[in-house]
Amino acid sequence: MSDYLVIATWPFGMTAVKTAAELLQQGKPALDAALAGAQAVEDDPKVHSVGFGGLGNAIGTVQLDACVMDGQTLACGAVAGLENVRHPAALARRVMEKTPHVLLVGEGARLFAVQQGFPLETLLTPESVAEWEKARPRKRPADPAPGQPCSDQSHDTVAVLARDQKGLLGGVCTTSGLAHKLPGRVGDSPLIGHGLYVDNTAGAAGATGVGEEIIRIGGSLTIVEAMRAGRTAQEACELAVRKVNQVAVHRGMHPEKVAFLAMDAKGGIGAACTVRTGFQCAVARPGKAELLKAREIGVEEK
Ligand code: SD4
Repeated sequence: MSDYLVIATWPFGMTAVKTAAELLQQGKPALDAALAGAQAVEDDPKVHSVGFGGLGNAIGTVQLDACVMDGQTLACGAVAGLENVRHPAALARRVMEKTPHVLLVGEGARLFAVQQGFPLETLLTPESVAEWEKARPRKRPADPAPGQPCSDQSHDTVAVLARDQKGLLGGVCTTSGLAHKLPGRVGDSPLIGHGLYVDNTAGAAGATGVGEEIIRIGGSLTIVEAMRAGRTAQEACELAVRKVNQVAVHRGMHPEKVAFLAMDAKGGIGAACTVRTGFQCAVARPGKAELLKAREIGVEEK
């Protein structure tokens, strides 16, 4: 038997790790615990970037992205651009368990939700509409040039990585994505290998921040493969942030806000981010839950 461990993005990840830790303590599997933790954040209307109460896209519609992955079987499932379903991560798990596919999008994902008995509801709250309205660009911004990042910085995703008492790993990533994104835009969060990757034989990683930059470097898979090659979880996260920085510099831009967290197969953890991201992650182990500040890596660090 090993000690359980669970980590999640951002200070609101504390809700996720505490919920997950209770289940891990009872001997529940990593994926069940990570999903319950992520769902507790999806249900929290005060978190305007995940699930219920998430911020709308450019036309005020909430479109959610999520994925799940089981580190033992590499089974995974995802949904993207999903409307009117409060629990996208649970639906992603149904995609994993009930279909031969990995990713369902938009109307197809919503139809699948209905078929699976998920209620359809509005995800807007008076508070999220007011915040969307306040942050809404007054003039229509120019569309980002192809290949340029979307400049909206209001983002927060919950990625939860768990290791259960059998030492097995599971992970979940769920978000409403960048606020004011173009309708139909999909970020890294529902993409296996980008927003999340979990493999018992090497480790688990998750991402948050500007999804376009995370996708460009294949963030989470890069980290897991670096751990497989012998890096610690911390070194692997830093390597991925350096890669984000290098790509930005190469493209003549300042790096966007991007952060990674990771857990190796033995329970070592790591977190790193680009400058000014101010990333913190929540960590829970038996008898202890705390917030950790991630190491910020500047462009000068090679
Ligand atoms: C996205 N990565 O849709 C998500 C947003 C996010 O912290 O993580 N915000 O690009």
